[in-house]
This record gives sequence, C-alpha cells and structure tokens, in this order.
Amino acid sequence: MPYKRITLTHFLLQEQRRLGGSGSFTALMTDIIFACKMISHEVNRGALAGNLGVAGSENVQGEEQKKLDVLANDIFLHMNALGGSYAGMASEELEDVHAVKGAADGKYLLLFDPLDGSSNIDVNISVGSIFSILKLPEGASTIEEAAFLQKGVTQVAAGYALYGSSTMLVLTTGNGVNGFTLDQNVGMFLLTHPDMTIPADTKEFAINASRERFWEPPVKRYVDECRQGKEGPRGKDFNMRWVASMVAEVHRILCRGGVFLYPADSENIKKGGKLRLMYEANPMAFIIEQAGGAATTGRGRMMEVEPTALHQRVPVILGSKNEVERIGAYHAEYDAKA
Ligand code: P6P
Repeated sequence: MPYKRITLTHFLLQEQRRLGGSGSFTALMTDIIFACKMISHEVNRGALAGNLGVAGSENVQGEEQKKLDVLANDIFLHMNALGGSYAGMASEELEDVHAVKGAADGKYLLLFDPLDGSSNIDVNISVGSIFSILKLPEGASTIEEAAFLQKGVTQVAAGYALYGSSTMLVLTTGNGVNGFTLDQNVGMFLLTHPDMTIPADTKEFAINASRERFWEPPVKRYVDECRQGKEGPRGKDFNMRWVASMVAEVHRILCRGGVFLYPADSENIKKGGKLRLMYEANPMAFIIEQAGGAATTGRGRMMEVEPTALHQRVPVILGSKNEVERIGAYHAEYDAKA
C-alpha cells in the first residue's frame, strides 16, 4: 500500500535524528530532490516539449550539448542556490566553479553531472543526474577550484537520479544505499529499495567493446576470459551489457550485480580516461562501496585518487567486489612484468 511507504523527506529526517544532525543535511537534499523532480518532468515530456535535439553549443569537455543538458544544468544551478546550503557548485557543463551569491551560511559544495548519458535522450534510453556533496573546507573565504579538489573519501553524500521506466533517486550518506521511486501522482520519492547490496560475484560485465583495439592487455585478458564462457578459465558463461549511460549501468549493478569498465586505453590515456573523477567516478564509487562493491582505477581505490583538476578524467572499474579485485590483480600482474 503506497501510503504505508516512507518518503525520502521522512527518511532524511530519521537519518538526521539518528545522526543527531542540525537539519542542514535534510535541507541540502531538499533542493536536489526538487531539481531531480523537475528534470524528470522535462525528460519525460521529451519531444512534446521540444526538449530533444542539440542546443547548438559545446560544453567545457568539447562535447555537443543537448537541449536537455543545458536545461538540466540550469535547473540544478537555480534550485540548489535557493536553499542557501551550498557555498558553491561545480558542473560537468561549466568550465569554472560557480559561487552561490548570498549563501552566507553555505557550508557545503555541490558537484554534479546534470544529465549523464545525454547521447541517449533522442532515442528514449535512460539518462540520469549524478551528484556529490563535499564540505566547504575550514577557512575557505572564496569559492575557488581548489576548495572542490577533495578525495572521494571526504564526500558527505552522493547519489543519482535515474530517469528510466520509472524515476528513481538512489542515495548514500555513508550509512548504506537506499533507493526511492518517484510517485508521479503525488510528486514524492518513496522508499522502494532499502539497503541496496551488490553480490560479490557476477556473470555480467559492461564495457564499450568497440574500443577493444585500444585496450591494455589486462583488460583484454579479463574480457576474453569472460567471453570464453564455461569452456574457458572462468568456468561459467557471462553476459555483456552496454547502455552508454553510466547511471543506468550502475543502477543495474546495484540491483543484480555486475562489473562496469571504462578503462584507460591507448587512445584516451592522453586525457586520463573517459569518465570524470569529481562528478561521475567519485559519487558512483561512494555508492558502490557503500553497497558492498568495489570501485578502482584498475590500479588503486577510486576514492583515494588525489584530485588535481576539476574536470580531470580517470579510468573506471566498479561493481561486484570479487570481479573488480580480479581485474585489479590482472593489472598488477601485467605491471609487474612490464
Ligand atoms: P561511450 C555518457 O556520455 C558517459 O559519460 C557515461 O554515462 C557512459 O558510461 C559513457 O560516457 C559512454 O561512453 O564511449 O560508450 O559513448
């Protein structure tokens, strides 16, 4: 019975009482919740609202922006400035950090990818928003890039909204992972996936196989062994998935296990990899670890990477713990022989 479920707002209030919080954390999330609801509405209207297609501009990554990329970014910036919790924000869509005017008591920083996977929008495949919350460093008087360059282990909270067959918001505050589904009729996120946990083993891997010619040998070894199935060294058959929307891949892994790889390769290594550390890899790593999985660069824990630039890219390997550790071992064996 839907009215028997707990709302995200009540869940946050319970968390706040449990943690003895002052209430600022619930306020932090309130703005994000509003932003995700508004983006969900715009994504769901799609062509009817003239929201499909390109915006005719490029972002800081040199990627062509979709209309919904720009709209989602504007929604995140506007809604999350209203509550006064955030002293500053950083977005995949903005070159520089964004100081929030008038946020005198803003103690937090918000980093986000407002619409991840936007190449899927025009073909009606799931997209999502990813967010990460950091504390404003003590004594930071102005909002500069340096204030945002904190390791993933310092995150206060992280989450994503998935605009799929249903709209879901998945969140961790460092005490496990919980999933909430948006009831469009009453406009509330309701707890539907409490204490999400990733199985340590899996038979499903996700990688963009069109890049095989660029892969490093340890990645090629791992994927080849999976493809050999039960006749091969793994002794079991594997399935492959690739949605080209990280939020959708991570959600699938949270729901049924799996491993996601976007490794550094001979073509993207010049840029450090494909995915961005601060607002894609780190928030997803926090969520994955809190659900009992693992998240690495292939050569070290993701959340221990020392950031050097706001938009820096990293190799990403995350998901079922035993698979991620196996891939790490293959990298270590390879490096030892190099
Ligand atoms: P490719 C989307 O652009 C994204 O940042 C991730 O969401 C996704 O996993 C990846 O890039 C897809 O990359 O090379 O398959 O287009």
